[in-house]
Amino acid sequence: MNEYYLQKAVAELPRLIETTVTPAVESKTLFRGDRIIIDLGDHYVGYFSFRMNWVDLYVDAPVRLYVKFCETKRELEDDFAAYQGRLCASWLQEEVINVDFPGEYRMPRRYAARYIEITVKSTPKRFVLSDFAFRAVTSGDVSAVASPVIANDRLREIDRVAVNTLKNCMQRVFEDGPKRDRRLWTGDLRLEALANYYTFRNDGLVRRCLYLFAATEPNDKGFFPGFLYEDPVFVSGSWYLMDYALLLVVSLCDYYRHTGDRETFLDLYPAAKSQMEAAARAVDGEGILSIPNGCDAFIDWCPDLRKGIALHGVYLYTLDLLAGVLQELSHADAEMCFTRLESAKTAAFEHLHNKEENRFVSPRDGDQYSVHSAVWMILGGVVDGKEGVRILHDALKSADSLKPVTPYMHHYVIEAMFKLGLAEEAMDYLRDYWGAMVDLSADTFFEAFIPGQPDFSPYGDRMINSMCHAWSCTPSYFIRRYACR
Ligand code: RAM
Repeated sequence: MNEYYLQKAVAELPRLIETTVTPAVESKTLFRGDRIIIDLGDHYVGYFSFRMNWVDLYVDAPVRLYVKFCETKRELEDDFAAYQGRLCASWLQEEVINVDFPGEYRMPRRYAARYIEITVKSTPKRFVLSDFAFRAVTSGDVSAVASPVIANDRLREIDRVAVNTLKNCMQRVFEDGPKRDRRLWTGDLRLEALANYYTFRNDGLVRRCLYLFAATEPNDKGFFPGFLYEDPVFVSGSWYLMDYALLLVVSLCDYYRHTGDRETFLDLYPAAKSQMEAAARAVDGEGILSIPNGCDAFIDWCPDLRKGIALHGVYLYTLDLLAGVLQELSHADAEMCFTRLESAKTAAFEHLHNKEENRFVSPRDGDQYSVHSAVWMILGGVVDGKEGVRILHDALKSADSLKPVTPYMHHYVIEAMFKLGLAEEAMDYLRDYWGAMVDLSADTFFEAFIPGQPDFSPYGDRMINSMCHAWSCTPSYFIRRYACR
């Protein structure tokens, strides 16, 4: 662990802003088997409390309650006992609590919820629950968010939900999802930081997260882990995602571009450089970034996706951004970055592009055809102009290509459209995809979403999906950057 970087991160610990939400629920007289549902009116992250009191006779045994926290209305009907997913069931937000005495009861754990269901499991006597309160926490200061004129109603609504999503994921770090995982992931950080520059402007939080990653332990190939924990103790993650390691470098470049903070950039540059060196070592004889043992790539949760081409695209994209920033800073490494970029681009065209089909498919990825490969080759600058547009449209329209399943990957589809000058198409795409979540009454945007497949989950059971997920917040970035006055 790098103590210097860790101390820099510690110094940027944000203040959490607290707001107490008091739902409009009357006090309720309850007995065994009764069930009540509290609607907070919006999705929040925080701590729940209430008061318990007796009605006619003192309650002379503990009141046992089952309390379930739901991010969406649909979750209220889910039976958590039937959960069959591959992630640990303990992420499902449910508790059995025993209220021993009358008075205020504060639940100690943090939850992400709009709805709270309380079922009375056992009680000796009737009792009253009242004074329901939810102490919401976030490090996103809503008063700092500008309210630009967004002429289109649909986009305005999408922007509102996206800001809410980001707000609820902004805690001590940019969390990925406040219901599940609750940790800092590089890929999520990159997108949250982008949206943050156009909304909350909590640049100190971005700095803190960059320093936290720079403090992690690289694996034997030199890559930082894709995630970390920092509370109550700093723990370096154990999954080495090469695209995420590169996106750390991208995030640092974005940070410099949006803040002009040269000092922080240079302070963190050695960490970024170590990731570029690790990547350069993983480039094989054909000039393509390969995935060494002990490493992995994420790209998307699309089942069976082969990731080689897309990963190489992430490498090109990173080299391109970094070379630009280094050149602007007259840094000696700019030259080397440009050289690597050019040879990696030539190699991509040579080995990842199928000349007959004029597509990015390669035996290296089992000749698999995907939107992911096309998008990342475009973002990596391997094709552009009319050719890029054709390749993207073919991949999106083809019945044979694998399609994105997460808002994370859809973000990069839209980025590719903007890169190709397809601004209008990009905004339509955004409106259709994120708008479909708004049509499902989303208060916050979901971790994974395939329109028309409401039960899709990357984890084998929808109940574990996070319904307020950081990487889904980027409509605010696109809308505020490109569609506002
Ligand atoms: C999941 C989380 C997180 C993501 C990783 C790769 O566990 O959803 O957001 O970054 O996967």
